[in-house]
Amino acid sequence: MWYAVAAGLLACLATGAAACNAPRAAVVGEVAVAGGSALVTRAWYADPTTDYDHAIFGRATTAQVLRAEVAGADGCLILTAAAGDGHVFEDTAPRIVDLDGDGRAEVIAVRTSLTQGAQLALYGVRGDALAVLATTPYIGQARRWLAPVGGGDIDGDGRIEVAYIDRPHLDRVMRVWRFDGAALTEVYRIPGLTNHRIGDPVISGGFRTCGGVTETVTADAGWTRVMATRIVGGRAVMRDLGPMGQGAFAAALRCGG
Ligand SMILES: [Ca+2]
Ligand SMILES: [Ca+2]
Repeated sequence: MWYAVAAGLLACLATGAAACNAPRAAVVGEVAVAGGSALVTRAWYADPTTDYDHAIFGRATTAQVLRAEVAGADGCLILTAAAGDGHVFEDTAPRIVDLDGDGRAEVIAVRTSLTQGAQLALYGVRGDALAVLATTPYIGQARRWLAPVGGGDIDGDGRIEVAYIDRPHLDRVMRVWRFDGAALTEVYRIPGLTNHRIGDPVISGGFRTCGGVTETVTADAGWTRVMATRIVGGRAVMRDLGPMGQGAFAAALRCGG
């Protein structure tokens, strides 16, 4: 037994990777896995709390911390950022996207003030820390929320935008922002779309690129149709991909609609 433990410890020290293969404790929601390696390989929320009485996903818990697994020259590290006093993370899973093209992934999170509601927050690896890079303003009222669509080049100009639905059960407006490495600036606002129903454990849709065209996939405001949206010449172009139904979002994201 002694030998087995010692050997395991040596293997851990030799590779530096064992910590990242350890079970992830107290995960809230799902673990996001990066598509392309840009520093951050995985990200997730953890440390559940019942401090925020909203239950937008049908569960009583939100998360107190965001964690990112980082593959670097020294091996694998897990970095942690706390939501902070009076805040929680209110989301299904973080999204890992290089929004400003600098080769370092940003982590897109939904950070919620217990009194001012949700904001979109971007985190990035700076030194050995998972740091806040930029945030949108809070919605301004408790129990008001936003649901990320993700990151993609919605207007075809070669730069990546980040999109979310502002109050998906009330306002149903898609808001699109650009990150320049320092701040988030709103560039488009498209009404009449949503991606979540109260109590759903998932946020539906996302970005897709089909035939070289990048679009968002969401529902229409009435949750009856699946919609593709992009920006052409500064204006939103929306296409009806078909009726809502089981597997409809997944089919659309696979370019099946
Ligand atoms: Ca970046
Ligand atoms: Ca763009």
